[in-house]
Amino acid sequence: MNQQNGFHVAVVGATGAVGQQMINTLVKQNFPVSKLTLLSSSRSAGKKVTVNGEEITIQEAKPESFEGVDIALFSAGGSVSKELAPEAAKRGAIVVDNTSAFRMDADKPLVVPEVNEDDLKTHNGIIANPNCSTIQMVVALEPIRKQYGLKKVIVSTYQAVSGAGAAAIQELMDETKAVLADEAFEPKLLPVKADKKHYQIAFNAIPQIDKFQENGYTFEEMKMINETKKIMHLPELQVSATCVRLPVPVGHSESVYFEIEADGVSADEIKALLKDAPGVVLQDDPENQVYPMPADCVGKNEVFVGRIRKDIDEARGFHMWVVSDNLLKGAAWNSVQIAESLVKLGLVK
Ligand code: L14
Repeated sequence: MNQQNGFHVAVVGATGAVGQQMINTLVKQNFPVSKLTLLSSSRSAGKKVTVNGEEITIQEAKPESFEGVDIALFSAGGSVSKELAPEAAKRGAIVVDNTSAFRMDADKPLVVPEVNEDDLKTHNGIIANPNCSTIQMVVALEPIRKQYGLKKVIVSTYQAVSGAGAAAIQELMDETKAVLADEAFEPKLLPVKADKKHYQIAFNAIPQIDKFQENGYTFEEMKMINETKKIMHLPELQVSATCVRLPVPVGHSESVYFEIEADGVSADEIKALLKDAPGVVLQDDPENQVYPMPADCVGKNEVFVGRIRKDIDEARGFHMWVVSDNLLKGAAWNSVQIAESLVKLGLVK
């Protein structure tokens, strides 16, 4: 912080699970920050946070809060973004928004730097950060698309509770303790706080993330489907998704089936490709039981890929297992990485 020649950065939603990781990531990446403004709802305003030894008081986010801000990282829910992101942009800030508010807007880039960094050049003040499950999947798929073409993707996710916020981690912990102690408890948050029913996540698996749409898919599943096509510039790509919540605190896992366009490609060739791919760590050695797991990826920026193998029947079909820290590459790190790209491309101020 306080770096000369740095940027005035605001974090909106500073007390949330993602907001805290945004602050940590700015520090960890040594992002050039001249001033850090921490914003939140009125509920959390007044709280103090120590960043790099400096105490910062969180302020209530208002339109005027963005005067003089260069880069604003938003992660305080879609309604806050809809209201305040345009206000921030109007005042000259570049917004990186980690909600689903603007992701499918045609005039707003939806960016994963390893995949479509150049889309940042068309920004009009607001850049959308994709859904966590989408990000880690496209990082693994992009090198494959580039080399062999991509026709079809079918993904099933195994998602951590932290995607639903810090309170959901607490719900998992409280339920787990209650089950072990044979005590009564009442699920209040998962699968979706605003939905009618709530279910136990401890020792369970819930096939619902976000609300259902009329077509039988959840919003989370449709986000993966639509965002993947937009980020990869593949409107014709066939994508389907099933999103499932697991009793894991941090780290999303995905079983990804994909079909390429090229003939005669081996699993070893796919492995070789991913070994050198940006943002990817290959962990694929079945003989020695090496494969990615969420507990190992916590706190790391990369996307971990393993279990790469050919489909038994489909000559152009493959399976892989993709794991990443949903709060980092899935959210905070991808947002800060976008900010780094903006600086690199000379797009800030
Ligand atoms: O679209 O509950 O950015 O795990 C990502 C986390 C939606 C909810 C998004 C969760 C959110 C999701």
